[in-house]
Amino acid sequence: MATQRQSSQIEDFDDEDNLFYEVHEVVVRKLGHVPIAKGDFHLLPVGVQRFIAKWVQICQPRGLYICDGSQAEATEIIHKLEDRGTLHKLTSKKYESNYICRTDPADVARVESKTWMCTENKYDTVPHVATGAQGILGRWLSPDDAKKSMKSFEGCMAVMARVSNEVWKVLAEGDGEFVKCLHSMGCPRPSQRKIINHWPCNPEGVFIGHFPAKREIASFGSGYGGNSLLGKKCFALRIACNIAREEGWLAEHMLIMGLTNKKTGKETFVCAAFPSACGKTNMAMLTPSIPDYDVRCVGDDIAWLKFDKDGVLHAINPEAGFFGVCPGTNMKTNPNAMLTCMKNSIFTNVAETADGEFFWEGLEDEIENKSVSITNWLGQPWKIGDGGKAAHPNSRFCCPASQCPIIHPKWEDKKGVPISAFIFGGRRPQGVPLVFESFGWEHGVMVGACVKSEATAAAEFKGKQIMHDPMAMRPFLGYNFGKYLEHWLSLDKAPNKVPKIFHVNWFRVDDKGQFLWPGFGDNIRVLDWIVRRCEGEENMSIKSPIGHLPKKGSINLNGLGKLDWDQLFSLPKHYWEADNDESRHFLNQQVGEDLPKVIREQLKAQGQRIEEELFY
Ligand code: GTP
Ligand code: SPV
Ligand code: MN
Repeated sequence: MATQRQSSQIEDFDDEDNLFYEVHEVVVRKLGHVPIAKGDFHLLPVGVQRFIAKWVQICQPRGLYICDGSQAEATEIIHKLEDRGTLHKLTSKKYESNYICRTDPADVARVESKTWMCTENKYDTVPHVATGAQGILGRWLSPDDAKKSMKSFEGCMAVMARVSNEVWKVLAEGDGEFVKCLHSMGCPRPSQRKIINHWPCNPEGVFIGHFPAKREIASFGSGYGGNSLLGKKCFALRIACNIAREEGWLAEHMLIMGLTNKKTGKETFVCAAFPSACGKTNMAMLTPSIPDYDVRCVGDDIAWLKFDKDGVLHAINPEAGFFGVCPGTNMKTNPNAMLTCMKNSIFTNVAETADGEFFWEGLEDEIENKSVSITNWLGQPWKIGDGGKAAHPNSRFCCPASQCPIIHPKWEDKKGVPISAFIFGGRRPQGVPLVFESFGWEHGVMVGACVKSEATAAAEFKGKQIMHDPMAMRPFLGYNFGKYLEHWLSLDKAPNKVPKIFHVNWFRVDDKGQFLWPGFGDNIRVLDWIVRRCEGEENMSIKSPIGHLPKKGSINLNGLGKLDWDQLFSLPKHYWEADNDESRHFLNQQVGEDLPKVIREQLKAQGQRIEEELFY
């Protein structure tokens, strides 16, 4: 009955007050006889010691390894993983310290259906959905139910964190509070299941729980990206947006980039929120196809945004690296990403050539030896032209942001960079123009609330259905979406200068299914229009029912060749009538009484504009 005994231990440990008064010796005793494999437990801040002692008793690891984030440590861990067969080196002379990793094919993406926000009050997490409707904005579990699922941590071992010794100093100097994260692959020895690809995991037992009241995260069973890099979506979005709401700032699924006008030298910073696998990494470090701008990357996935005392909104990137989609990435579409990952990078679920190069869809013209034999992401022989995919559609590169050739010198500046525009977008094959500007903050927040996109391989969804992904945050919402919108709306007050809000769509197709817009480096042409709007340039837009559209000729199309402007910018009335109705229905059903009145009114007014056919 070991399980019984251990689960009652969890109850004891939950009594934080008791633990708080424990003397140091007791905490150390709780470590039992776990050998310290590395580091000095006694040098850790007391709060960290207590946290570790608690979970060591429950997880029963073979040893305790305290990370310092050093290069020597990274090398040691990589060698261990090579010995085990989890990683192997890409031997091509092109690279330095690049590794490939194949996961268990059952562990390849974020698992939204097993990701939870755990709050006592259900409506702190999810809005009041209409009777009979199935809520999709936020996933709630009571802390009690979560605790039942978390029994699985008993005896599971394994910890993962991004750490440097600086962290201990900051914790020791501050109030000792920190976001407590626990991760396990959920596959204790001796393993009950067959381990595939030397990738121990527990797909059936996946559980990713967030406890905003205690600022804790517990993730079990998956080693994949957003499921296991707890500093990323779990902390920097789901927990951080709770902290941000309390403290008056924003934690968003947004890239941050700087665009310097080469003539004037003026740099404009923008943030863009696109759903997963919809183009943030590509845009954040794009190589302009027109000579007017220098682009620099501050971040590619997450932004923390705060108004300073003068009301200027500043953004920082809370991450250290990029975890980018591989397929489609090449020297033509995103040379900066390619150059970033030539060293010190890990490639997950990509294919490998017999010459020791990585390979994925989109690299056909770039591998040195076209007839080289290839091993696909499943470890099977594969060659160009074969059916199936060489790389998993959600295969990723993981590399230090500092290696990006156009990383911004201020990318780690604590003050952040001043933001002039927010840009929303998604994969919208029909109806949605290349770019439009909202009429103002309230209308812009409504535009963000209505973001939709084709499903992608970043999570477990199959097919290409168009899904709502409001503010590109649906999988990352940390609290009631109605309150989230309220928080956004509340920011427009003196002295705050709120950014302009735009919407873009790189993915509109013609009747043959071909993209109407070349995308990638040519997206600079749209960004140029946005920057000029931010600078107050006039006579470059026309009013439409959904926002300001570019006037013909106001986007620089020099050198682009044939382009169907009318098709790119048309607003089919029947499409927008249906879209507006569908969005109203969606927000009424999903956010119900929690939907701010302002958003309801904005949608209604937009519906009227569409009806009245104020199409210019
Ligand atoms: P996450 O890391 O999941 O948040 O994704 P992301 O938003 O950073 O998307 P990313 O830039 O990695 O792009 C995802 C896919 O979209 C890749 O296959 C890209 O090649 C493709 N893509 C990106 N930008 C464009 C574009 O402008 N046009 C087209 N057609 N495809 C694009
Ligand atoms: C996303 O899905 O938005 C990602 C990848 O950026 S993951 O880290 O898996 O969340
Ligand atoms: Mn992302």
